[in-house]
Amino acid sequence: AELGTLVLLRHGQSTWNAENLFTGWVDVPLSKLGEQEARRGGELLAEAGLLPDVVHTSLLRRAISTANIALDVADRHWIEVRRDWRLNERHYGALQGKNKKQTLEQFGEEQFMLWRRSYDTPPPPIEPGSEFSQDADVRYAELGAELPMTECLKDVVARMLPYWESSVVPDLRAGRTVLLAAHGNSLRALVKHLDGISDTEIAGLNIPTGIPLRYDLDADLKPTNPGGTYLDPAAAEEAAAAVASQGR
Ligand code: DG2
Repeated sequence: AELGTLVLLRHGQSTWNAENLFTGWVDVPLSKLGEQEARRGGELLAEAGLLPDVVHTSLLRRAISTANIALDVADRHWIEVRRDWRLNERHYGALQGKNKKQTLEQFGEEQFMLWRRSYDTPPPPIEPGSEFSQDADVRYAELGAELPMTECLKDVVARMLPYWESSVVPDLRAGRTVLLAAHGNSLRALVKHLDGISDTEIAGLNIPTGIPLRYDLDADLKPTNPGGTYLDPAAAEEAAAAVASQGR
């Protein structure tokens, strides 16, 4: 049977993206621009006739609000919704709440990019009980000792894939159009898996905010359009370059 279509959507610009702060699991809202991007994302879905039957989101409001706004614009506000912490952004450890430009200046280009883009070097762990830690957050109570204190991309792949396999793949096998609203690094983790990108090559891949990315998958869940197809390719290219040069 034909697999359903997968549509990936990184949330629109958040207030902390706008302020150039490391965000991770800190639950910041969309900026005004981010809300606009989410509306544009919904228009692109409607124009392409890509109407989701089900939406999966992280537990963070920038992804949840983006999905709500985009689906509202596309007249699909009523579809089934599922949310899971496994789609959350990469936990940015002790960098959460820190300015990216200042961090670059303080630690230098190499360390900065190692923390942002290396596959297996996590930032220093966050101090439990500190301002931007999640240890008292009820939504993660079920995680217990599994609550991350920091994560590298490899850790995100490991905790994201079980959700992909158990919850998203069955929707695709049922022929449903799936919208997955998540984050820069949780989506990089999924794209790495789908496209079979190597641990080193993934460092160069950046995902822009608010532009739907369509994947057509074969029965083995391999993309028939490797790299996916952005619904606004020109805007995506420009925005991905801006993400890559953040902090400079
Ligand atoms: C950004 C990604 O996550 O930052 O946590 O700061 O997608 O939720 O805005 P998002 C963050 P970089 O890894 O691109 O620095």
